[in-house]
Amino acid sequence: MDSEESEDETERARRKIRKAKRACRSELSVSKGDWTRRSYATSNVLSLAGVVDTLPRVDARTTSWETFVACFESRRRPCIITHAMDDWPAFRGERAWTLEALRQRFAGVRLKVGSDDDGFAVRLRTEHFVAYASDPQGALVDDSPLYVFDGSLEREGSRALLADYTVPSLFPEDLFSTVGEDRRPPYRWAVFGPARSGSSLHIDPLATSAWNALIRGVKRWVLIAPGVPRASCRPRIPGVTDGEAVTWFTNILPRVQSADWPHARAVEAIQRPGEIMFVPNGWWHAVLNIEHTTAVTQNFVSSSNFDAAWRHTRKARPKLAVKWKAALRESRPDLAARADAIDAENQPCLSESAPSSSSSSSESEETANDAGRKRIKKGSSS
Ligand SMILES: O=C(O)CCC(=O)C(=O)O
Repeated sequence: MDSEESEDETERARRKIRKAKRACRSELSVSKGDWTRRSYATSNVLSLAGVVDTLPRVDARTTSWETFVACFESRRRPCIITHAMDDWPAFRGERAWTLEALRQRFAGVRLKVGSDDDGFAVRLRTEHFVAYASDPQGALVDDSPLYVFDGSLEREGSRALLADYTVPSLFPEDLFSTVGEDRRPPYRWAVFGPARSGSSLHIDPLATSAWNALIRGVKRWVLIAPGVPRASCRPRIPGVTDGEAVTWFTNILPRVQSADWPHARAVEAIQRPGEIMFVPNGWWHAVLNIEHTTAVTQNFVSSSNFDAAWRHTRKARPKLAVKWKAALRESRPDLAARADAIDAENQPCLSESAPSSSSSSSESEETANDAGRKRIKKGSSS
C-alpha cells in the first residue's frame, strides 16, 4: 500500500468510527470535541498506586469443583482463578487474541461496539476498531473509548472465536442451556477494549453469576457486596455521572472508599492475563481497562445461584421461566422441584428483599436496563 492509499484507509476508518460514535452516544458531539472534553487521557485515572488487591487466588490445577463450590460459589465469595486457561488457543500460540492477530483473522467481521438510541447494535469492522485502538486521534485520547462487547459469537464471521476457548472446569453447570441456544438469554461475549474503556457499576441480570477471563492487558475491578442500595453506590448526579466506567471510577469510587461509607468495604482487584474473575450473583461490579484488553466472559446459573435466578427469571421473563421449568423437569428434576417449592411460597418477593439474598429484583432490573441501553453488555446480544 503506498502512502496515499494508507492515508485514504486511515480516513475511511476514522469516518466509520465517527459514525459509530455518533450512534452509540448521540448525546456527545464528535465535531465539538465532546469525546475528549474531560481530558481523562491526561489524568491519573489509570494509575494503580494505592490499589490494594485483596481477592483470593484459586489455582484451578489443584482445586476440585466440590472445594470451589464449598468455599466460594455457594458462599457467594468472589475470587480470581488461575491456571484455568493456560492451554486455550485464545491465550497462547498463533491464535492468541492480540489485536494484531484479531485484525488478521477477522478484519472484515463487524463487532458490536454499542447500541443506538433505538437499541439496535452498532458494529465496526475489526480492522477499523484495531485502527481506532492505536489512533492518536482516537482511543488514545478519548475519555471513554468505544468498547467491543460482542454477544453474538455464533454469527458466521466470528464463530471461529468460540473454538479458541473452553469453559473452565470449575464451572461445569450452565442451567439455562437446558432451554436451548435460541431461547436462552445472552450469555457469552468477546470483550476488547482500549485503556479507559470498561463497564460502569452494575449487577448482572437474572441473578446470574459470571466468569471473566483476561487474555491480554490489565483490568481494575471494584466489587461491592449484594444488598447495597443503588442510590449509595451508583447515584445519579446530573452533569457528573454518565454511565461510563471511567466516570464512575473518577467521581463515585472516592465516595465508596471514604471513611463515612456506611456499607461493607468494596473489594478491589487487579486482574492480569491468564486470570479469571469469578463474580457471584448479586454483586455490584465495575471494571476499568488499564491497558488495551482482550477477554471473554460468560454468565451462568448453577445449583448455587439457582433459587435467586429462578425468582428473577419468573418475574422478569415469565414465558422463558415456563419453558425453563419444563426443560429442567427432564434433565434436573431436583431443580424443577425447587422451582415448584419457590412458586408455592405465598409471598415470594419477601425473600428477595431480605438483606442476605441477592439484589432486590427492582434494583437488578433497573441496572440491567441502564446497562442494556448503551454499552454494558448484558441486556442484549444483538
Ligand atoms: O470486562 C468488563 O468490562 C466487565 C464485564 C462485566 O461486567 C461482566 O463480565 O459482568
